[in-house]
Amino acid sequence: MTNKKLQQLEQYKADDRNKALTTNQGLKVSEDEHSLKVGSRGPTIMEDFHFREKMTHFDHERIPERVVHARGTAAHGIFECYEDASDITKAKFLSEKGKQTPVFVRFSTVAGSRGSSDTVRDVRGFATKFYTEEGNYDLVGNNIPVFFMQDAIKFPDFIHAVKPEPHNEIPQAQSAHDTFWDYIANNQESAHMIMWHLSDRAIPRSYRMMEGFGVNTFRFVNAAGKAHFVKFHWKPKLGVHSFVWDEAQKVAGKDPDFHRRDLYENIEQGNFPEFELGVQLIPQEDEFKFDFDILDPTKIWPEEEVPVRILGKMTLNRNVDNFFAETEQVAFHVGHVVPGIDFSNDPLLQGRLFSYTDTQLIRLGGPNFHELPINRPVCPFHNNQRDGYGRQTINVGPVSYHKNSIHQNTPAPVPASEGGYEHYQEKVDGMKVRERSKSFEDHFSQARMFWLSLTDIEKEHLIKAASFEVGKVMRLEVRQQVVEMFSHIDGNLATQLAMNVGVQPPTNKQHVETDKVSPAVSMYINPVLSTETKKVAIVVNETTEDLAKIIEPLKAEKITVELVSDRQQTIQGLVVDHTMDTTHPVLYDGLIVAAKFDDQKMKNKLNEFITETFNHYKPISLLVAPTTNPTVKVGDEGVVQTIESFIEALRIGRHWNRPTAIG
Ligand code: HDE
Repeated sequence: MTNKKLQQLEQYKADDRNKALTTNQGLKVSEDEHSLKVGSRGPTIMEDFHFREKMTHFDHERIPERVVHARGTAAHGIFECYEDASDITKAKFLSEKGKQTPVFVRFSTVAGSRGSSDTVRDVRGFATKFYTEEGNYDLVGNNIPVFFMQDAIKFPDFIHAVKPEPHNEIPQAQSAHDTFWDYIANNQESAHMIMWHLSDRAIPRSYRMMEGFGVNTFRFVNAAGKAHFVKFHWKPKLGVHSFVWDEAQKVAGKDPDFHRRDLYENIEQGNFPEFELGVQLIPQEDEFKFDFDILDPTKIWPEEEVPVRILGKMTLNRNVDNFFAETEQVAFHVGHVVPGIDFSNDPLLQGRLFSYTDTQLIRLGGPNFHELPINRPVCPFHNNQRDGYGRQTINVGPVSYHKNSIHQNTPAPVPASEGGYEHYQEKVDGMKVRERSKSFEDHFSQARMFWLSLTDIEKEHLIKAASFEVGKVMRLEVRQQVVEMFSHIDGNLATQLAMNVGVQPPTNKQHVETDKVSPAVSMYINPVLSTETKKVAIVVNETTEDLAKIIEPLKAEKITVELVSDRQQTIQGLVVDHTMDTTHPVLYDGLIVAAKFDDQKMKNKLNEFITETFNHYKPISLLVAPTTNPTVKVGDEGVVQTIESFIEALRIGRHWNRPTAIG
């Protein structure tokens, strides 16, 4: 598994195994357990250069975490172009069927710090670096297609509101607190985004099972200069799947690294995640033909109106070797583009174009972060930039300026016809003003469209999520303002929320007028039904009958299996993966009970496994009837006996029709 980028990274790798221990100067070290002292009980002396070097390096090991998206994980992969897309863009990586381009993808949460839990309610970052022959192209997206604001100048305010409150730094990685909801109620351009944030999209089951969106409106330009406005999409082959909220919260405690581990383990096991890249296109001349402004990042382009054209597929097939060197030091920037990809005047995008380089300067300590191995393009790069902290390139020769005669005016600009980047020539004319376009004024139509497009289960989850979030807000007046805001989206939604969080029903009785729907926004209307890579726990012990007969059909369906027992032991030649204490039912997509226990504590534990799985609507196979769980029985939806019917139940995923479930 290699590609041009991975080959390039090889030269920077160091394998310390079986090597002599040295200082950073290459001096062999004879002793590494004791500092140099005056007598064995005496003070350490300054002369101890080995101690000083070791300690100094350690003292400086940390760099600032990302101001947003601090918590993340990444993988290498390959992008393969499905078709020649030169009718719409001159980008070379999209120009030829079968053409392969190395990629590096970092998934993240937004609000939490580096050590926060993976499964919190949050937007997920989905940033992709394409190492193309024409330079690095970064598609810095999220798993939700719209954003909280229309103008980048509001980003610092919003992030201050969602981050832990400054007086006590509580809560970590949560939006369920006063300042977040106070911001939302008082900045109602966030109405559409907040609906997505309260939906199950904000608690994905896996990074492998979520969509990605470029959010902002970009431009595609072909060789003839013809332009289209474009929105980018990533569509996961495994479909879009989520946790239920009670489960997500418990996973955050039982395995804070859940998403990181899920991605890492699946890549190690050869279950390579795949995402198709798609684009929605609007010809330059159709800019004003829609009932929303296509530059407004709080609006989607409904897929039913502007279909997604699929251009290629990305496969993530290799984990990083070193988290810090690769995942932490990778620097994405929406401004890293290649010929054929350009920007629009989307005011959020325009502000982002400033922020990403600026933030790397402090995070990575200066202007040479492009020289870090993970950030280097795989094509040559030459210019007259010089020096700065950590400079590694040894530029030879006397010239570092343009124009020059000494080096015959090189490095030389390249005409657009030969691959030089040329900005799309758009006529712009206007007064300098600090204001928002009138065409950005409607904040509620698409929020309502989202609501009307959901299935009943999704609506139920959204109301529960809103009640949880707003219910955590201490100030009743903030709760009231939020209810008032929701009344513009849907009266019933707002009234129900008011009732659940103990405030007055909204005074406004008139929701925004639209009955438009876009079924593509629902996760459940067209689900991908699959068992592939879903993870199942089989509870086993010495009473278990013919384990191979249980496991084989599951493996044939590409289901990941873990054996769980009362203690670490070997059953029928197989080492169990976990005890019922070292794992938990929330960490699996389904449960198979293939053991009986005599011990009362173990019976209770098994009972907890069954009940939790049931409460989260996941399939259960009771190969052995439990003696202690009267509430869950074969015949309940998704509760089955045989392995064959379990596989079918797992393919469906969640079984919502369980009136006694409490999740
Ligand atoms: Fe970002 N964003 N962002 N953002 N963003 C950063 O850059 C910013 C926005 C996104 O895995 C920062 O290198 C502004 C939208 C991802 O390394 C920073 C605005 C979308 C990542 C920054 C936005 C994103 C970032 C912090 C409003 C989806 C993680 C660290 C105008 C399309 C990339 C860094 C990674 C990271 C600024 C809005 C996605 C501060 C000012 C919209 C996936 O530069």
